[in-house]
Amino acid sequence: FSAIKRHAHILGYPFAGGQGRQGPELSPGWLFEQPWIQPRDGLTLEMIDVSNPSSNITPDKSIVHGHRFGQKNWNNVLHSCQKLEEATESTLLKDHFPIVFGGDHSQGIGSINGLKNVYPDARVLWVDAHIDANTPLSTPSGNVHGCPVGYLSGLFPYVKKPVLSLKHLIYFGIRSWEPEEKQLVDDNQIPWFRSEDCLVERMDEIKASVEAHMFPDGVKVPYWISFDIDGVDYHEFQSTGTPESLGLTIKFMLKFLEVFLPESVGMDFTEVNFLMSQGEQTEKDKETIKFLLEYIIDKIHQQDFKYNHSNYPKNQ
Ligand code: NNH
Ligand code: MN
Ligand code: MN
Ligand code: MN
Repeated sequence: FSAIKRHAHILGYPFAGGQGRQGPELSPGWLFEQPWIQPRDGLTLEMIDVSNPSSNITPDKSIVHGHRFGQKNWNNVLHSCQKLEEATESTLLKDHFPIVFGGDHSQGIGSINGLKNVYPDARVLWVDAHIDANTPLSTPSGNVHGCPVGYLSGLFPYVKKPVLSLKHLIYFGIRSWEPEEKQLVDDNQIPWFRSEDCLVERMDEIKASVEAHMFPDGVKVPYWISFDIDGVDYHEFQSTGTPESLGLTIKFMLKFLEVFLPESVGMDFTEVNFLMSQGEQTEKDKETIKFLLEYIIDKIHQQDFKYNHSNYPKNQ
């Protein structure tokens, strides 16, 4: 007898080329060695190969016609995201629940393309300190981890087919952005929940307003949760490349996951970087990751299966 209702499949994505620091690429390897994550009934692990022998040298950001233009490591990001897209798609086609454990947030380009191949109308809940909707023109850093929403929603000049409508996106915890990104959120009336409004006691209200926006005709489709750990407050979690204060609490995240995981088909878990903290803080942050992932896997195992992929048209 087993109470497992749904299989969780962790896709390790050891890629850090979407940002400038060392560290995010080590997190999946660390995770896969932990005794508490070993494969068992209802849980499997797969490491994505992100090596790219053909082209390691790609242009840095440059000035074109007086504009900053370009993003770092672009070929490598796309090459690795292509593999992640395929792995995410095949996980979803088995009706397993992918947890894409990065790696930096440029992985959203791969995972959400894979999602959209199977569930073209899926909605995205973006939990982050940042809007991540930069483009080659607006990125101040050239780091692609600040651009996945821009790419997915077709804002890059050369993207022919956007896969994510800005009507199907909601933000949680954002508090740091470039002016172009905030303009985009305002112009498109993308709902966003500030950290100070993300209180456990307000979860019913939050859920109702998410549903009113995402499903105006009342027909529910699945979510994808794209969780950047920097959405969490710096005082609660420091092992990430761009920590920000005034963020979400772990307590709220648990409630959020409890409410939205049963309506979701998969998630990203990104930007964990243990080189950003020291000593006891690192140990504390490792415990936090264990606690969050065990909670997530438990919720997936309890999840009633709702969204059979065969009910969906292929998006091609
Ligand atoms: N907005 C900045 C940029 O584009 C920072 C993005 N950093 C993130 N995003 N960690 O989650 O470079
Ligand atoms: Mn962020
Ligand atoms: Mn992010
Ligand atoms: Mn980030």
